[in-house]
Amino acid sequence: MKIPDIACSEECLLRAGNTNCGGCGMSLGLNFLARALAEADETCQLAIPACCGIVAAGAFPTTAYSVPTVATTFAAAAAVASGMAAIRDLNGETHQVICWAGDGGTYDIGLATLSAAAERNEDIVYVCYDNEIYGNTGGQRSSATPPGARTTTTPAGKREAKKDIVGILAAHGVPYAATVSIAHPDDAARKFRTAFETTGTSFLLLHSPCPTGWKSEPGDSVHLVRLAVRSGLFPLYEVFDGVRYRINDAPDWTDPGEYFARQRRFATDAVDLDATRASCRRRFARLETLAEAFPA
Ligand SMILES: Cc1ncc(C[n+]2csc(CCOP(=O)(O)OP(=O)(O)O)c2C)c(N)n1
Ligand code: SF4
Ligand SMILES: [Mg+2]
Repeated sequence: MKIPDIACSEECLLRAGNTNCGGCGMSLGLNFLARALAEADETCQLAIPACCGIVAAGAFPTTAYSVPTVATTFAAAAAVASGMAAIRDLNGETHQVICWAGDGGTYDIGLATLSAAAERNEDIVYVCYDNEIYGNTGGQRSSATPPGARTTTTPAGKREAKKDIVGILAAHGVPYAATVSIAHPDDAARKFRTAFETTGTSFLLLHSPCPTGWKSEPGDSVHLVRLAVRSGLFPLYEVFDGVRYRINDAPDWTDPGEYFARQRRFATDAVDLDATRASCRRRFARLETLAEAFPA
């Protein structure tokens, strides 16, 4: 059966009445995506694994999504999106196929099929909304959870570092990989547009505050991710073809202390601030070196 394209507009991708929590960064990310689609005069179909993103749809036969949306298993999300892209191309259609997945589905459970799709350079846009936790199962750690964060499976605070998922995708040589912040709407819009215009696999990592899991105030969400960019915790950059780098917004080295203090998932003594500042500086220096040596 040929699935009809449904025009997107800023208002309609994720409709009002969905079940997402107040202050959810993923909801705002979907609004940014809808706006970018409307501005680029594009339509889309979504593939979403078993994360908050698919719970947001609600119970069949109703749905909060206004575009054709396939609910996938975790392991299959990127493979299903690859199939949807193949059918699109066979039918001579032009809509974007967008895989919208959480960090658990991306960094951990669905990594094998994401790697396979990236290696085949499937013509899909893969967006990982990274709330740094397995949100909809009550808040277990993922490999995106930052050090010091308390989750139900790391009650004393996680010890391991966050996985470098953009580095992993860049190592596949995908044409486009970038980090995205909901505190930087113009930068986000441009990156969505670049992903739409790219032929092959685009990977966007969206820092996605989760007041429920981060134990933060819903009204703080945008402020928190802005602090993450300014302090160097979440640098904004792009990688083209896995080798050319562009930094979009250099940190002003705002102290990261406020970022941690405003989230009750971090115990006051669980985060080594000096070590955090040093690792942010180190990582950014590496990015600067790459951007100078291999500019986009
Ligand atoms: C193969 C498999 N393992 C585990 C689960 C249970 N499960 C459902 S949602 C979820 C967490 C998802 O985390 P993430 O992808 O980060 O999305 P979020 O809930 O944070 O939006 C887990 C582990 C599952 N449905 N399938
Ligand atoms: S648990 Fe977190 S990611 Fe899930 S809907 Fe609520 S705020 Fe959003
Ligand atoms: Mg998550």
